[in-house]
Amino acid sequence: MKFNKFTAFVVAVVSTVITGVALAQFAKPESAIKYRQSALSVMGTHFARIAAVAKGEVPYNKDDVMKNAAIVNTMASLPWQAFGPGTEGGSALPAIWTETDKFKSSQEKLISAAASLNSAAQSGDLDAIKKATAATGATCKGCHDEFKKK
Ligand code: ASC
Repeated sequence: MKFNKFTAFVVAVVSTVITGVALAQFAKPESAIKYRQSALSVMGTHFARIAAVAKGEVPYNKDDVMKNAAIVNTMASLPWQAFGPGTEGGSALPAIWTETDKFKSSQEKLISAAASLNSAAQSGDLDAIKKATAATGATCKGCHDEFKKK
């Protein structure tokens, strides 16, 4: 096979598209539910470690908060691909699939708050970390109040 620049380009585009599809799709609804619950659980675990510092329950260590905030920031964008059509179930309320704009806006609030928390963590300013932690926690709670079973 002749392997020229065009072939390389086609291979790159096809690989990118396949990766995108693989990220957006799950073999069965239970796989999507497991994925989103896992992503949210990892995010919650690392957010809780920062929240413990913000509450003064755990001594402040800049490096630890930075590591946890980086994980929260990465995880914040992941669960949402697993709420596709036909994946109702778990702790998800039906409103997720009927109030899609509102759900999307909730996701964006978290993603934005997690990015600010990540910046605050890097700044090393504990007061800024406390504020950003409260703001991030409020987006978690806001979304749970609207879209998560009690
Ligand atoms: C956590 C966690 C959540 C949020 C939420 C904030 O640590 O697991 O879901 O904080 O309780 O209000």
